[in-house]
Amino acid sequence: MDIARPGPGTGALAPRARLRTDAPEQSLDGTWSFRVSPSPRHAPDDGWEVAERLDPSDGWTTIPVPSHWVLEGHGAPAYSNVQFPFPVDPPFPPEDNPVGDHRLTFDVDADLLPWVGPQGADAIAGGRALLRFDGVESAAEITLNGTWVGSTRGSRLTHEFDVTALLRPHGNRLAVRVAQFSDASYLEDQDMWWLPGIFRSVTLLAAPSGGVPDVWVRADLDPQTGLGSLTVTARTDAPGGAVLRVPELGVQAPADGVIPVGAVEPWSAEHPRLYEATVSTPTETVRLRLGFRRVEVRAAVLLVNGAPIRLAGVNRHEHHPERGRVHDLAWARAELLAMKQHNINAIRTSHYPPHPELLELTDELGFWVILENDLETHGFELEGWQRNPSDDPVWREAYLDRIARTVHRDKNHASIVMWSLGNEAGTGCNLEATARWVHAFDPSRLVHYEGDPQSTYVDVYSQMYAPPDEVEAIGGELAVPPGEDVTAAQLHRRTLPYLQCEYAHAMGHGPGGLVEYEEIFDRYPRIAGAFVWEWVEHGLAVVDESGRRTLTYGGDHGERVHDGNFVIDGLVSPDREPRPALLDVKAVMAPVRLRPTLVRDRVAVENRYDALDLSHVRLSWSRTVDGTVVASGDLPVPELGPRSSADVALPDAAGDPVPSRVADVLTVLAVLADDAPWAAAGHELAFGEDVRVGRPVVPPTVPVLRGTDGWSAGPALLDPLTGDLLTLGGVAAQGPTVGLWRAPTDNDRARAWAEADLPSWSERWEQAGLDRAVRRVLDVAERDGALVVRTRTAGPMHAAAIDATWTWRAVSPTAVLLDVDLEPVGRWEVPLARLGIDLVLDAAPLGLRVAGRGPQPSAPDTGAGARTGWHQLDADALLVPHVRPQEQAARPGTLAAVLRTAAGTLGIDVVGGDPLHPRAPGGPGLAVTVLPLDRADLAAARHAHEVRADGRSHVSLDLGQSGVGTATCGPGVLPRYVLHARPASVRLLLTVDLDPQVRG
Ligand code: IPT
Repeated sequence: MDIARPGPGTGALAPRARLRTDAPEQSLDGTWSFRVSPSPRHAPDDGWEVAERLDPSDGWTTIPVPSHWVLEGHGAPAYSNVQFPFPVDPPFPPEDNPVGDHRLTFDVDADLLPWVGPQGADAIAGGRALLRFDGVESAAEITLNGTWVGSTRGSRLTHEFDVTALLRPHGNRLAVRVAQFSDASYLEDQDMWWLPGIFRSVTLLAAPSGGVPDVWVRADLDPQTGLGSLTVTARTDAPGGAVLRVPELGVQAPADGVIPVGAVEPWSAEHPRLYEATVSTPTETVRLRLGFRRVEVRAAVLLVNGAPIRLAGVNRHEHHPERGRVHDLAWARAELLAMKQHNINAIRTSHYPPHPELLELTDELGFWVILENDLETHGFELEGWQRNPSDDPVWREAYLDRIARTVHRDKNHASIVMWSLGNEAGTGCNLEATARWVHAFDPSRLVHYEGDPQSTYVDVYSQMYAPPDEVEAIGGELAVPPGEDVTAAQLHRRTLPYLQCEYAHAMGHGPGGLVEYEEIFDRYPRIAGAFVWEWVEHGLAVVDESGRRTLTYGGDHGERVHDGNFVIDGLVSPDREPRPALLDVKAVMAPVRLRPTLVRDRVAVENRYDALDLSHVRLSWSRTVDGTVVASGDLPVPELGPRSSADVALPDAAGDPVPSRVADVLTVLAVLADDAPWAAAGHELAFGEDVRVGRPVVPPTVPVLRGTDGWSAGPALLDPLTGDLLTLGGVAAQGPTVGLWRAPTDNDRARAWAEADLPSWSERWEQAGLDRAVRRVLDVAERDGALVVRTRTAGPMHAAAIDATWTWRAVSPTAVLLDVDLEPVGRWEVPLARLGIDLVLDAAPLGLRVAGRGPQPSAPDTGAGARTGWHQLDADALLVPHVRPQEQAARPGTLAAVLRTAAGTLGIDVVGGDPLHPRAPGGPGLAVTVLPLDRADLAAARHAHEVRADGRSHVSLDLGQSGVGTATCGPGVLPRYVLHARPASVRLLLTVDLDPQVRG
């Protein structure tokens, strides 16, 4: 195979727009013959392209097209991020380079026959039959009926070939030899699985003579006048040219040049108004949907239709746990609906053009799209960018071919507001050349590329994972450090709007710090927004010998070079289950912000839309006292234009003080008033709340009793020697102990960018011995009818400790009051993961009801989407089932909880102490965690299925917790969320209804 030359594919037609046409098309998807060889050297030249029979004894089997052969039982997928899994020896692919031979025998559909071969009627008149490949990874060589057709480069790019002269009515033999790696692999080093195969559709199509092979309609809108115009370029050889029709606008005009269309409704992501259009000749009609909008930059602000826009975006990869990058329209639509429902309004198609149908959906549902070229050469960074194709003229044609294929295919889509030259490809002359090409070809959109070091050849200043303080400085146009001279490049850069094409790395438990970014984005109009990395976790499902389906990541497929679970970093699981972070995104990016205040009887309503007023929104309020809704009602919706706010008065019932024991919560909701294409009427857009912590009742106590088994404090039986719990309500129990550690999150295990000289948090915690902290009993004594236990807890090797005083007072046979006072002693140099109370009950957890923040777990620097309420959690909701297990289970702000176990219930009420102070770390209340296994076992598990419940309830009641940050990529835990050892206290009322006979 010819797969070691730094050029584009060969033989393909010039790229053109993807159009819906009435010319016949025939899908060649389906079951093809297939065999795989270990390398091009081993791939037989045995006449397979046209052979009558493909013999299973020669390795032939069948495969679905589209598919990736490594996901169909041939070889294995492999994951690597930056590093190439083969020597960096461009343009040569590695010797071990599986080759997949794909062959299909097909007859031409009746309606395509006029285009077949020299005898085809339309073929004689100049009509052509085309063969289209929408995606082949990484390089294909194609023959039809034994004759060479061409080759492809650009795995996610469309290639079309003229096969008129080769096609025959019956028994066509289409042969496609695909190399897993090729010269093109050096340009396709995206952070994702290497998945070879024909993974998008293969289609045979007619290009009628006198038809419309290509058309580009730019629908512009003058924001001053509201008048639209169409700039049309159609390619046709029809003698009379082509006609453009936009029936709704009464337009019927030659499809050429500028056509004024009068007043139009603008298109925006918020109101994706599309106009149906056709471009026809006597032999072909193509359909388009037009969205009128103007994208421009003024005074460093990104404007669409004259108004600033905010991109609340995600990076979207194409990934399916079973099928890899094979497109599924229903999945794609469901995915976009989920994004809209979570207030996401923008997509960066990282890092390649998606399936073409995706852009029809983004036009229709309303998303701002940064459409990215299929280009990344990141692995050269590890070689100091030496021989980077981006700066080597021999790759120039490959670069220009890629960008042209990218732009042409999707140029008609209103949703695309920027073309991105690629991702992480260094910089150099070839990128500059692609930028020049786009600027010349399509001045109606902006050019994006994050890797342009000075933003000289792009139209937006884009960064990845910049920390909030840097974003703030850029927003304020202070990009030049004080005292330095300003260069021309810096001056130019200051004229550009700013965005983060990646931020908030959503790997595992996290990202922490979303709110802090959003506050900065809100402050500076120059900041056009940001894109969370990333939408979906790319776990691949496998079914093991026992028939169990598990999700895998790098290293699970025998890879010798891989990047582990770095590919599991999304807002939704591989099966599209929302991670808690998605709910935070929904809240942080909400288009309406609601800030109710109980004391002032009003709610501040902010319209954060860029183009809409609030006429499509309904507002309501409710008041929940100790878990019971006591009053509710609707609120008038203020007449607010985009980006403005007003106070709305609440009715008296919403604010009148009501005595409560746990909490009094005022919740205000904004919901859709009517059905939208992406959600039904009543869909919640935003919530706001105000919480008044109640006045808990502390019951009278009676003296503890010394029995033969130990001290009894109500239902608690305590060891007279150690003060440890022996049983609680008759059920065996362990603890309480002071807990300082958590099962490390991915972010805990990573070094933050700005803290590269420091070990990761999990290393620091281990060095301080927090994971192995032990306790010494200082004292066990009865005092004034209470049992007072004093302990000292510290990691091995270290002197710094936490002294705890545990004071047990009996209330009744089923209730005990426990005061816990924690006091750091010695010099604590390492901040803590947690400062909490751990106890274990020998009964499996079945569920938890918490009065606190939820229902999903959160950390001090996450949880914008969690709300205060009375949440009922099933056993499987207690811990987020991460692909790579880690701790994400705490419900902070908990004032009361009832743990349901196999042996009955344990009630936990916070009735006093520091956590009730609203300014305590994490707000009032405790962060409650119930795990079905020990933390150490959770930390040791590498896959979700290795998390094995041990039949006990491991309860942690934390008075403080560390934030999680986003150290896996970007800034770590912000200083305000670092938990330093500090004194803390809490008074708990434990109420049991337990039956020791039942353990579960
Ligand atoms: C950045 C990449 O662009 C993206 O593809 C992904 O790998 C992400 O990181 C991490 O998950 S590049 C990184 C060096 C900032």
